Amino acid sequence: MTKPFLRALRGETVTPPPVWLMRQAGRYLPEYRAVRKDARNFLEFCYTPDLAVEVTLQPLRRYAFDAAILFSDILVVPDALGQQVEFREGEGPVLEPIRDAAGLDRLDPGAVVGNLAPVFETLRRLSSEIPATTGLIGFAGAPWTVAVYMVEGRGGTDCGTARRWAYQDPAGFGRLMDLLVEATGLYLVEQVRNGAEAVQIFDSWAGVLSETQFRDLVIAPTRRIVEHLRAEAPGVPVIGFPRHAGMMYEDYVAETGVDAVSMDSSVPLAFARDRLQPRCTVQGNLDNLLLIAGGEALDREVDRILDVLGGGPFVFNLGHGIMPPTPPENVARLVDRIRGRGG
Ligand code: 1CP
Repeated sequence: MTKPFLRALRGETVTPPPVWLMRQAGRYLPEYRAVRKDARNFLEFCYTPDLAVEVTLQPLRRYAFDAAILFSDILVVPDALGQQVEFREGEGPVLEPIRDAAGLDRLDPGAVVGNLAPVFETLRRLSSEIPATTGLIGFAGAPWTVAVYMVEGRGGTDCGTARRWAYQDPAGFGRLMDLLVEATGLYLVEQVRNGAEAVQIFDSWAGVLSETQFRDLVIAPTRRIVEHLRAEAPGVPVIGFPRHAGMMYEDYVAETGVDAVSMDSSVPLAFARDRLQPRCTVQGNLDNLLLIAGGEALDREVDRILDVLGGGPFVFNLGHGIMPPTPPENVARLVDRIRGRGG
């Protein structure tokens, strides 16, 4: 029997729908915090297969999720390209910013696959250890979102430096995007060769762009990566997540060729059902704050999402990652609620 998660990504309506949650391995779980505190730093943690396999499996021991997502981070790609990347406690990622041709000259897209060998080992081990009905998801950041961190040097900005560079020097910024398209394509194909059964492309900063830049910096590069995957890893479903893309979700789906689109919580469900679901599988989009709040408000919103989207190809997820203050029992309540709706 094919895994329910993969059936849904291939366009089947699966009842009840498969469920997994972004950041399902993470700080809301005490067992994650226990492993994390022994690791020297976050990147080292990602590059230690024993630890990465363990924390990937932790949420599966508690909850009947339909998929596991590789434990890693989108910023392993700049690290593997040769940029200096550091995760500081309480501050998040800090990178030595790249803002000109000299900075680009120091990056080597050909080095990515070799430098990320520990990630591929983690995937190989996971593919033999996860339950037979559970899907295994590989992932990467989309070129635009990874470029934001590479240029700004950190997250949480308005992405102004990166957007200005793209407007003022399209050739220079285009070189960075081309390099990331190449590195990301090679990286995702290698993940598939090592056991990933589907891949998700995270474009967390897609929502800050003008229409023109959205087409140039989100749709076009993502489409090139999808085409590379179609050629080198045929049949492997691709999930795109252009967070906060608003009205551009529709063109993103039509023009990138993704098999599924993951939606942030601001996407209206009727729009998702009428404009996106006829073209591809939809994934999402419970507000991650409701998972903290819990109770009947959570139940009501879960039911509403299932009522509107459950009649077509759908994967239940959040609109963005689980946050550290989330009570683990609320995650159990959510999964039970979805399963309880039966099929
Ligand atoms: O110390 C810790 O435990 C740090 C928390 C943490 C975790 C658990 C970070 C730091 N990364 C991760 C893992 C991670 N990151 C996964 C693993 C799999 C899973 O989902 O369970 C994934 C898919 C990511 C992807 C990621 N990293 C994104 C895209 C998705 C999103 O959240 O928008 C982004 C933007 C990052 C960058 C990042 N990694 C970590 C931090 C604090 C940040 C910065 C976030 C920001 O700028 O707001």
